[in-house]
Amino acid sequence: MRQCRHARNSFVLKFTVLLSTISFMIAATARAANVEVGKGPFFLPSGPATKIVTVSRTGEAQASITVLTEAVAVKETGPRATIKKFGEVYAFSPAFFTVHREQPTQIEFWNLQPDDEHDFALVAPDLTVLMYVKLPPLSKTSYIFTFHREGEIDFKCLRHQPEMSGQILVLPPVKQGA
Ligand SMILES: [Cu+2]
Repeated sequence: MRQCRHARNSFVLKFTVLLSTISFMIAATARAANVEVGKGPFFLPSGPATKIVTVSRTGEAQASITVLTEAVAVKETGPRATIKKFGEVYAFSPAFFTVHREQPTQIEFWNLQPDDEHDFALVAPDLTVLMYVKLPPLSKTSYIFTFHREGEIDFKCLRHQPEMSGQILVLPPVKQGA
């Protein structure tokens, strides 16, 4: 019996350590840009961030991508055992896609959940948050992105970390006339 309680305590301890590690990681990410999770400030890239990516609300795009917010396990529909163990779980779908450098690309986010706020943070390799915007429940939110640097760039919903994360791979520019 004592051993059982010990095992449970040890699990609780590990879980607490895991939770505080996750909150620390989120806080560290957010601290880089002075962002409070879910509270903002909400902003598009400005200053040095525009050397990596420029973003506008409207404009002409040469490519487009739709990104859904997927409910993997939520309290309304379960599975209950999963939620008990992991809490509610969400994901971006797709969580990985490619764009071309210097090609204006519309990315439209569909928040499919009727009562869950999501957000979108583009995070540079040095953990600087380059932009941070809300993705309100049951709505489409769209921006035109033009990336200026090739390579990988991370994106996250800061409310649902670590699972609601993805990567964009910025490929070389499309050759004209190809
Ligand atoms: Cu989210």
